[in-house]
Amino acid sequence: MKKPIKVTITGAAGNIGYALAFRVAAGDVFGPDQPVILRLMELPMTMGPLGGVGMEMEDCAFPLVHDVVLTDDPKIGFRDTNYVLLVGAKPRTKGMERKDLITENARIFSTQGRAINEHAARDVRVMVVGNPANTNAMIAAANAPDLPKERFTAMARLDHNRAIGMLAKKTNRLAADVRRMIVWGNHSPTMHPDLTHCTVGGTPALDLVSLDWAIDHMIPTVQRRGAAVIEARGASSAASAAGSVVDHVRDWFLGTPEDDWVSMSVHSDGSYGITEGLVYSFPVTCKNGDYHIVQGLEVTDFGKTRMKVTEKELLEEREVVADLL
Ligand code: NAX
Repeated sequence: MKKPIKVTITGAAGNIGYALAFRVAAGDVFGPDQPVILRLMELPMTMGPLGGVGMEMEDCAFPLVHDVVLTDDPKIGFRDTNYVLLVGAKPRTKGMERKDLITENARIFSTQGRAINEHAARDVRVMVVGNPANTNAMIAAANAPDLPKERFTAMARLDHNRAIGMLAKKTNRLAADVRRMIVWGNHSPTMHPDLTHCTVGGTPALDLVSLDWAIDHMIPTVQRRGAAVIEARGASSAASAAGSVVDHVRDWFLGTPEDDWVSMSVHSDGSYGITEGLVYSFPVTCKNGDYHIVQGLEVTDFGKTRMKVTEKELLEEREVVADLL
């Protein structure tokens, strides 16, 4: 039997954490033959509900789960861990400015970055979900100087999957038929979903749908999908968000298919003219636990303009947290 992988999930009693922990335990992320040790982390005042998650985890009797640790202590939660899924964050409350949200969360992610640097396994890989996810990942990486910055990524996969779902529905095909979708930039309404290289069942997407549909309907719908789900459900995306975390980490761990790529927010190395050091969503391929930004793709003038808009927003966020970098 393989050696268990240690996986830490913060915010494990929250909406997304609750949906996610059970999928990791079931083998959906690391595969059906890979045992896991779960470290579920919460804030001190949420340890009660986390106890309930722990009971349910036990009640599932997952064959792959070798241990479940419930803790509010980063020293215990991050000790020797191989994968960290940073889901827990402070939610935006009524009257709170975006700038205040960034500042409040920046403190959490700088503290967690330092704790990961100190306690995690040296091969640790980190995925940030808590918003503002891209900037939080940049802060965590900056506060973990002993670990390569490339190991800190943020979730763009929900936006990527939303774009695939919408295109599949419009073309009356399966989501599995859609390849080479791209979402560029920040996880915010400035993100840029791009169909230029996308195919559906082998046919270029833009031969099947009009550019007007993409620009006037698909792009704004993907950009505002999170708000639409809240409006309809009275709660933010949870199952789809957890599913996208599963997809992101599974592909990072097990690799992407030969003929496809995925959107991941990763440390910018200057590819496509994007400022080095920002955490920006690019198309990537993954193999053997590493990812590579897909190079040399043609970008239209419209795409270049939109990629700059979302980059500018990330540069502004970086200004707000400059003292923590
Ligand atoms: P919830 O408020 O339901 O759960 C968050 C949980 O995190 C709470 O139980 C809270 O006690 C815990 N928590 C807060 N700070 C913590 C800390 N320092 N250490 C450990 N636990 C901590 O939010 P939920 O709906 O689960 O969303 C979680 C985060 O994901 C939010 O920031 C949300 O904005 C973000 N999202 C990001 C997405 C993305 O694509 N990047 C999409 C989905 C989601 O909106």
